[in-house]
Amino acid sequence: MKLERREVVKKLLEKRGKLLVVAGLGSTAWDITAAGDSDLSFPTWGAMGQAAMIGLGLALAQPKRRVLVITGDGEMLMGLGSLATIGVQKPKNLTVAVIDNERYGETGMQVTHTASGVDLAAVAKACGFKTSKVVTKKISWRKTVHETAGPNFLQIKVIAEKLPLVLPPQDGVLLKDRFRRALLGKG
Ligand SMILES: Cc1ncc(C[n+]2csc(CCOP(=O)(O)OP(=O)(O)O)c2C)c(N)n1
Repeated sequence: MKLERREVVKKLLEKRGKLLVVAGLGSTAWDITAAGDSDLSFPTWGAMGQAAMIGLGLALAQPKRRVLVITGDGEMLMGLGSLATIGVQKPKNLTVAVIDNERYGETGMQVTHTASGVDLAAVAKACGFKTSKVVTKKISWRKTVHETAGPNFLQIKVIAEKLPLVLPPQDGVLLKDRFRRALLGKG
């Protein structure tokens, strides 16, 4: 079974509290914005392949906060080595959720390698993630994101669908400053 991405992301962000959220470029940035923009969200504009590494940096710098990276399978495939670094660093407070539509949605729905069976969850497990699974039905999203000791990896199979764009602010400095202010209380 494949899930609906906007519904999944809404669930992942439900009652988010002080959760720190990083999104990959394109569709996952639109997804987190559709669920409700927040100063504690850091959607990337570009930087393809970097979302999990930004999440790792945050998780290490803020060990008392939970960190959630929501990104696409294409974005994750581009930064595959980051899974090895996370596996070595083992931040307990980090979850990486890949919204896997098996497509490069933003650039015309070209198929990615996950459509040919590349198992990102198995890669994460082999790299040393504490928990890792392919998700094809609803799970206790909240528990994984807020409670389960990580690093956690979710490869969430979703329907390949083109949805209306819901854009976050487009100014990178503004996004960085508002996140920093909300987290540290200074600009
Ligand atoms: C280095 C780099 N290469 C390519 C692109 C073009 N690009 C932007 S979004 C995207 C597809 C992202 O696909 P995925 O992460 O699977 O997200 P989806 O939209 O399918 O959810 C690509 C190829 C880019 N922005 N940067």
